[in-house]
Amino acid sequence: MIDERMHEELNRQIKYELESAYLYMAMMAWFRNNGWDGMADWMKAQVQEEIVHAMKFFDHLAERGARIDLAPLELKKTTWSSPADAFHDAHEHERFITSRIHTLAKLADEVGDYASKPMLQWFIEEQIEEEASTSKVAEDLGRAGDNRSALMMLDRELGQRVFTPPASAGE
Ligand code: OFO
Repeated sequence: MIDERMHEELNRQIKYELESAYLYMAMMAWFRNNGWDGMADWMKAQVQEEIVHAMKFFDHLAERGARIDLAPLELKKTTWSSPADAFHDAHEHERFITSRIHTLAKLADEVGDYASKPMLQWFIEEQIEEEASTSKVAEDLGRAGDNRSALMMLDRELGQRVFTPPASAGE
């Protein structure tokens, strides 16, 4: 039997992961509309990754026979002043998601939810990567500034990203 607070927070995390996907889809649209196709492709891979994250929480609840409740999604922003601005927001968003995962991990300890811990440990490690990748791109774009050819080179480079489904906890 899953603890009531844990159950609520795990359900809420499905919404947060889907909001990540929705935010990155908004960035993908903004990049596409502004001619940055490589960055749009980078975001497309990120959207797919976030859907996998949401599904991990969904499947975890389903496997434990717990009720799944979805909530309406929020999207706070759909436009950015520059590519660097968008990636800066992506990094800030990942920091928020990391804090959410840490809250879940603390709660799992508090209520003795050992069944959630391997999955949450997987997310703790995944978030290190999520923060590092968004921060690296934001820094590179910041360094390129208004230099159009440097930005175009970065756009080409970022467009090389290919979505690979993340491994499951313990794999
Ligand atoms: Fe789900 O890691 Fe990004 O938000």
